[in-house]
Order: sequence, then C-alpha cells, then structure tokens
Amino acid sequence: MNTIETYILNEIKRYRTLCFPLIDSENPKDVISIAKKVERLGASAILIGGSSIIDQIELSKIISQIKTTITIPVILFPGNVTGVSPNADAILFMSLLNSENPYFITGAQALAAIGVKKSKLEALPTGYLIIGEGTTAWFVGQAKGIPFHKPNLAIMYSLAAQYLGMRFLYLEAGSGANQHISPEMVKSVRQYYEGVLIVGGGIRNSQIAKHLADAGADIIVVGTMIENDNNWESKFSDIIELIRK
Ligand code: 1GP
Repeated sequence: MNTIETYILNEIKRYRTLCFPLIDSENPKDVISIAKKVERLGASAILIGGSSIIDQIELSKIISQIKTTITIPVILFPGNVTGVSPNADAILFMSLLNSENPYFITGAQALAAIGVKKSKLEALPTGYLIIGEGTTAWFVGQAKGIPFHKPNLAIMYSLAAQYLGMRFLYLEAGSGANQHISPEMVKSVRQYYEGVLIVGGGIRNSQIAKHLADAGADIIVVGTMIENDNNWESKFSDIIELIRK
C-alpha cells in the first residue's frame, strides 16, 4: 500500500536523514512561498501545527493553499484537538508521554479520533517526549520535562513508546528552545528505539543538524529558523546537504 508512512520510510532509506520544516498556521506570513521554497530545497514533507493552534478554519485554509502548490506531503503536528484538518495528508497522532495531565496522553486523542477517521487522515502513531522546560509546548502540555542531561530517562520512555506500538518517536526541546537536544541523548535513544526518530526544537544551523543526524535522528524538524532568520534559505539548504548520506 502506498502510504505516507511507506513514503517516509523509503525517503529515509534513500537519504538517511530527512528534514521536515514546521509551518505555524497562526503565523501565516508567506506560507505559500515558504512551502514552495522548502520543497525545492529538498524537504521531504511539511509539518503544520504547533502547541497553540486555535483557529481550525485558518489551518484548513492554509493547508489547501499549500497543497495546490507543492507535491510533498503535508502532515499535521497537532498540539490539541484543534490541530486536526481534513485537508492534510496525514497526522502525527501523538501522545505526550511525559505530560502530567492525562488529557495530553490519551484524552485529546480520544476526542480527536473520530474526526481523524472521517477525514481519512493517515494516523502515524507517535510518542512525543518533551525535553527540558520553559517552552510553550512544555507549558501547554503540562509536561514533566526530561532534563537534557538525563538520556536514561529518555530511553525509558522511548522503549515504552516502542512497546506500546508507536512507530514514530518525537524528541522535542520545544519551538524556539535555547538549547537543542544533545547528540548524546539522541545516540542513547537510538540504541534502543527502533522506529522513526524525529528530533526538533532549537535547531538553527547545519552543524547541529549534522551532529543529530550522525547520532541517529531520522528526521530533523526546523521551524523558528525559517520564520526568523533572513538567511534561512541558504541555511536550510546546508542542513539538507549535510544530513543526507
Ligand atoms: C517545535 O520541534 C519544533 O515543535 C521546531 O522547533 O521552532 O525551535 O525549530 P524550532
């Protein structure tokens, strides 16, 4: 079957490490032109969402606009039930494993599930782990952030995610984080977790991205750099070049 998951696995086989740019639909400046540019520069898919998406109508509108201009998949990255749109190709169906609030572990997922089914979205079962503290994702998700220097805690959750059947795992430092996840933590998790390993938060240049790719990340997510850095296109292109095999 030709699914988004198969496409992602094939892309990983082909390139080793992929880059998924994250577009925030609440900040819709230039999204169409950004989507075109990232596709041209080698992004394998676009993530759309974030921890504070509240306007589902705007989200759906932006996705349908993006989809008329690019051919790579658009994958939802929801922070809540409001992050679901039928116009996307797939959804990271995430459980925030280290939240202290069961709503973010199974509650929101139950509320959203019928909508996902009716929308015919492909659900990619994803364990979501927040590392560190002080970011919007950490605050909104009421996470008990795993300290950056405690890879063993990340391993425990990652392995639990795998045994629960989650074929994707997202190690998240939080959008705009001052500190990105260390290659050491990625390497430790990689030794145990066998699914698709996504790493994001605070990744702003190709050197960091390369270290994370070498440590075993399958997908690098970049958001804030695209929004804030005037020189993002050349930096994005460098990231793609360095993380591929
Ligand atoms: C946030 O991991 C993503 O959910 C991307 O983080 O915005 O810091 O690139 P940045």
